[in-house]
Amino acid sequence: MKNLLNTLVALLTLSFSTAEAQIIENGNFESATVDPGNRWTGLTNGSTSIDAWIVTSGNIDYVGTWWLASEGIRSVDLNGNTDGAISQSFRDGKGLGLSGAVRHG
Ligand SMILES: [Ca+2]
Ligand SMILES: [Ca+2]
Repeated sequence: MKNLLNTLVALLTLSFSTAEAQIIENGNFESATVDPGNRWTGLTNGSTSIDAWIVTSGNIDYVGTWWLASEGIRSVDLNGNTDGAISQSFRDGKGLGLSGAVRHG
């Protein structure tokens, strides 16, 4: 299960860090006000500890070097101990306001 989730996170990070690099902030989840260290930190609904992101349902694990991140040393497990989701608002190339969410389950 961890491998599957890590693959999903890798794909998400890849998509965020290529075409949408100028639109999505902190798409590789490296910047935060908490340090997950060599394990992980649980973040609950409403948390804005990961810069530019908000946890919008359930909970997530903000993972440090516990597993191999696809980029940098930090990643997210979208199932803390229940299904979770994170989102951020951004503007597309035409200045339109959009909101994107990444959800598990
Ligand atoms: Ca990362
Ligand atoms: Ca978990």
